[in-house]
Amino acid sequence: MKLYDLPPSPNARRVRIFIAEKGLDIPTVPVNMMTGENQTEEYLDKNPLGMMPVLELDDGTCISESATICRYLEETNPNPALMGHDALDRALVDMWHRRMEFELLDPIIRIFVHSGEMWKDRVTQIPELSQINRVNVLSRMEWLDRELNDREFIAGGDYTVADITAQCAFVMAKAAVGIRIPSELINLNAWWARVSSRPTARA
Ligand SMILES: N[C@@H](CCC(=O)N[C@@H](CS)C(=O)NCC(=O)O)C(=O)O
Repeated sequence: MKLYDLPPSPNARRVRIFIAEKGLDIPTVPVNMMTGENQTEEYLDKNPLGMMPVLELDDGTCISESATICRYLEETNPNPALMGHDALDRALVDMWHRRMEFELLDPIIRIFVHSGEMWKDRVTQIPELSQINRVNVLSRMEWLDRELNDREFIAGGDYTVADITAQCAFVMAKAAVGIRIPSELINLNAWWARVSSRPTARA
């Protein structure tokens, strides 16, 4: 098994952290999108969208979509559970995971894509989209701060894939678009201290 990886990517990072939390040893193969390694015929056979990450199984089956890779690894390596313990718990983790993808990670990626220098020749940049998403991300941080008033982690008392996706979103927010968690958001900052000090946080 191997993971086709893009080291700075938040999507690849969330799978790497998930793998580290599971204690698995899966070799990574870095793919350089700047030199078009993800657009070769060989890579497009693995993922026709030319995106990372991709998990290639020993029989050659390729799984893309970060959340789907995590789901596969959860089912093949149930301990420690990172996606819930029973039907209700799994549903709640899934709800929070989707919220972290759609309400936080995606808007942060949109800010980067619609304002970042490296995207200028790759996409049609719409600066207003970047600005609108910046406002939205700030309001989502305030919402999360309220949610975290009475619990340690995003989906409840346990660290889950929802935390992993949120922490990767915040790593990207800071590194790529200069958004930091405002200091007055005490609960969100306390959560950030908890997740970013885990031994797997730099996977
Ligand atoms: N929905 C996919 C998105 C994957 C994705 O957007 N990957 C980006 C890096 S974060 C990528 O490989 N981009 C290459 C490109 O745009 O050429 C997932 O969750 O894995």
